[in-house]
Amino acid sequence: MTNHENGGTMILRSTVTSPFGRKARMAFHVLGLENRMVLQPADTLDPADDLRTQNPLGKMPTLLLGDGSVLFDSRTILSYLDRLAGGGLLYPIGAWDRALVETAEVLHDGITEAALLMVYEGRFREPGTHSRRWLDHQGGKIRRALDRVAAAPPSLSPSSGKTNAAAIALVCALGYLDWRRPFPWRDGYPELVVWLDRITRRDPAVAATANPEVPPI
Ligand SMILES: N[C@@H](CCC(=O)N[C@@H](CS)C(=O)NCC(=O)O)C(=O)O
Repeated sequence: MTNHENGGTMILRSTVTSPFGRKARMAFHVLGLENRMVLQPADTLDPADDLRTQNPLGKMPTLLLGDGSVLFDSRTILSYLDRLAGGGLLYPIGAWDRALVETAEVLHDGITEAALLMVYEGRFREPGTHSRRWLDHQGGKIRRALDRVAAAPPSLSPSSGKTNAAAIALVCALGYLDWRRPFPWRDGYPELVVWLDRITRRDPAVAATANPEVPPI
């Protein structure tokens, strides 16, 4: 029986290319819990993959605990891992400070969500039927979010000494934009290019979880 306050060894259902899965993989690394996690790839398009039984939404990341209990989505997993590691590391303890980090995490996740919807538009619809209006609608979310983030990127040295959930979500969002390229961001947001370079040099969790399909930029 798994003691949920201890977590035991956990199975993470995710590919190494999933941006939301990377959030969870990065959190394990940032918290020094990487040896407690076994990665088990999932195929979200395969109806026979038991991911759909584990998580009826069929989404990655999904975290399996030793007693058969299941946690999803990425925010729930980060929050659980933070408490498992003692708390106050990925999210501040104070109510207001925590709410601010969570809001920034949602904003950064929103970039990834909009980018995924743009990529899925190309993947799931026949060529010639892609909706320009829908793509522009999603692109607008990415542009407005990047404008907001570029004006005040997440702190590179939070008081906990750990890369926080907002920064993790931004690393994953920018990494996904670099991979699938639904929205060119590097020329328009030099502050974020610098931010990504700095956090990559500062925290080995960034390189350790990088998508192996993205060539170095
Ligand atoms: N809000 C979820 C989003 C997860 C998500 O959309 N994951 C993508 C892969 S990066 C997925 O599983 N897509 C397959 C699908 O939607 O069927 C989270 O934060 O975990």
